[in-house]
Amino acid sequence: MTVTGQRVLPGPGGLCQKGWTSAQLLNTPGRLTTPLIHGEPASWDEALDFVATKIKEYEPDQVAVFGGGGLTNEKAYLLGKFARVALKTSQIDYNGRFCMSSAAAAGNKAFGLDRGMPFPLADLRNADAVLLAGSNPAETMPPFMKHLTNAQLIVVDPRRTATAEMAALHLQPAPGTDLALALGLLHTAFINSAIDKQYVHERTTGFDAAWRVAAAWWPERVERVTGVSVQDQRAAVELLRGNAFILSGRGTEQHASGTDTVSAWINLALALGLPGRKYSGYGCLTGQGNGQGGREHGQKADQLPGYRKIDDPAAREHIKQVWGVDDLPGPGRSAYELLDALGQDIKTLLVFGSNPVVSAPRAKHITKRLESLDLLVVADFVLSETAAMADVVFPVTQWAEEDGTMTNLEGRIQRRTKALSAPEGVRSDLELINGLATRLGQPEERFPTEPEDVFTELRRASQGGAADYSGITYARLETEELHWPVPSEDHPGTPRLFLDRFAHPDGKARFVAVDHRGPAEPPDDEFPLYATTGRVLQHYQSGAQTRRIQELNQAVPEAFVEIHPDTAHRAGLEAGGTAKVVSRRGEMQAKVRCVSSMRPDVVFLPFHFPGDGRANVLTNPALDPTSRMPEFKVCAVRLEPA
Ligand SMILES: Nc1nc2c(c(=O)[nH]1)N[C@H]1C(S)=C(S)[C@@H](COP(=O)(O)OP(=O)(O)OC[C@H]3O[C@@H](n4cnc5c(=O)[nH]c(N)nc54)[C@H](O)[C@@H]3O)O[C@H]1N2
Ligand SMILES: Nc1nc2c(c(=O)[nH]1)N[C@H]1C(S)=C(S)[C@@H](COP(=O)(O)OP(=O)(O)OC[C@H]3O[C@@H](n4cnc5c(=O)[nH]c(N)nc54)[C@H](O)[C@@H]3O)O[C@H]1N2
Ligand SMILES: [Mo]
Repeated sequence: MTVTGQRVLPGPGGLCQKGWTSAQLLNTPGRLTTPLIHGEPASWDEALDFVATKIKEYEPDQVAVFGGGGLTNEKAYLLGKFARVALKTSQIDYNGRFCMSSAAAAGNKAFGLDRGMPFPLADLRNADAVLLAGSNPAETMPPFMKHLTNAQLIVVDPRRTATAEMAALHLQPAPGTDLALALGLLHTAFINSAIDKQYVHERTTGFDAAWRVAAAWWPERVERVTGVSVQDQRAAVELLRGNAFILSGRGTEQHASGTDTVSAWINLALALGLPGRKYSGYGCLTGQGNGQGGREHGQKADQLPGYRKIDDPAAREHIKQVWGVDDLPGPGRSAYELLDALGQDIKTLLVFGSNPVVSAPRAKHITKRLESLDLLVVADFVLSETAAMADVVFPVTQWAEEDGTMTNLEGRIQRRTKALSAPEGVRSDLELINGLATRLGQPEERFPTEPEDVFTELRRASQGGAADYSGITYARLETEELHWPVPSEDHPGTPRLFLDRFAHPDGKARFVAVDHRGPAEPPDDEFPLYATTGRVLQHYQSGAQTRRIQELNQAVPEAFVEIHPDTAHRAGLEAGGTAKVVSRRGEMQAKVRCVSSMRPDVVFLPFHFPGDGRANVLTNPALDPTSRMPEFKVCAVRLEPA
């Protein structure tokens, strides 16, 4: 249902607005059809020569690459190879670091393996209850809602969202307090004898240490910290008895304590005996078109294809052999740290599939960093805010114009089939990578331009890794539903992981002892409100695509701020007026929407808008120590009339 082109699933309410308007984007007036050098049209050869010549002036680690979770598996794979083999740089990361990295880190810790959902989506229909922690799928994944019609829904969100409206129980914690809430629910489950002791004994380790922390989170203390009543905590635990799923979204994950917060939710799921059982479990709701596949094939700073670790000697040997090289760079920096180093020790940046001017935290600062580069290169099909700053822009094909594969939230590999030919002047990302790599002295055949050839190599590279695609072929995907790992061509794939054992060597899942620490920037006298950010139905991400579609832009044309009417009144603001929203890092303007279901201490801002309406000017780049995820979901602000 996403504009970047996942195959559209029809839901009970049909497609979301973005789905049925996405075809319009294919011939949007802003479609790029010629390379640009300093804003002037140039030929492909001129632009490729210009970039390659410039890159040769620098040391490998002065050149960086920023990828995207919307790229196909083939693109993500070839981009990672391009960085490590052609550029020989360690400096590559991607926007998925801003997306699912905390859930991935916590999943790896608990289960020894991260696949967003280790079970088929259809299993949700057989559950008695589903708890959604910080996810608003009614707006962000409408087709998914059809899987939630049978279960009792528990929604954990500081806002009363469209999803919360449908819930049997809505818990409305203050932003950044989910960890305390999850500890509290574990506490209540223990007191009310909802713990599955046999499962905990047989299938897990570490319960005692996790419980020692949760023991201090008695219900009244949790109510004081989170605002969720003792009664609602009990009601949530009662609903979770039986077949139940706990699913996390960006609301609970995009915090400086996001990994620990997801660990706390997984601890609760383990204590209730859910993961690795049919019709129960923990999962993370994926974001971008290829949010799952994008994190498996090596565009992440610490990763090699097949979901291998770049600092694992055996993984390095395997990949060196597949790539036919003697050496590989080590781990690089995470997304925010990489962007923050631009113009410092990084002089050149190549961007594929992201618009960080709008979507990166502390965006004014990051924009200055982008300005300070010697060379910024952007591949896109529209002139995004980041492309508009670039020295060189390459016009590339988009979803309906190319072949490839994407991996969905349940780890199922799907074919993307070319339906249209691209406008003249446009080339694919794979051709662009090949054009640069060969100019940097690489042999032609090392950087194939046919997606199926790239996939064939990806299969070998992933063989024996956690995300093993070696048994998958394009031909099989025509007729079969394949969930990784698929270790051989006669293997049927793995829709349900963990039924017999988890992926740690002892086969057991691990409780991780974590404690609440609260947001990195709590409100104070000067900045008394929590600001949180997120999405609306009509816009996609940085809005580079959806703001160009008239219908969507008319529905939600500009930035707005959701405020409780009393809070608006105290700040001297009226519904429909314009607020200035100020944080320690900058200020932006937003149309006031008074919403009586808002907590009086919270304001909400969508991050889809550029210019004066750019919410990321406000956000705090405090990073999670494990996942390096920035704290998009909470910073301290004050409101003033504009
Ligand atoms: N329409 C639309 N759909 C999209 C996208 C889009 O941009 N637009 N983007 C796609 C992508 S890449 C992603 S990652 C997904 C994201 O999908 P979601 O995770 O559903 O999206 P968000 O709106 O970022 O956050 C979800 C909710 O978290 C709540 N929240 C804020 N702070 C907290 C907190 O501290 N705790 C809790 N529990 N909740 C909190 C917000 O109020 C919000 O309703 O959507 C995908 N689908
Ligand atoms: N405040 C705040 N900030 C956030 C978030 C939040 O919740 N709050 N969420 C974060 C999350 S979860 C995400 S995923 C990011 C997303 O934010 P971005 O990383 O900026 O993602 P998009 O807006 O999807 O930008 C993708 C760009 O790449 C182009 N593109 C799409 N597909 C391709 C392709 O195949 N090849 C090439 N070359 N280009 C392509 C598009 O036209 C677009 O310009 O934002 C993050 N920022
Ligand atoms: Mo995302």
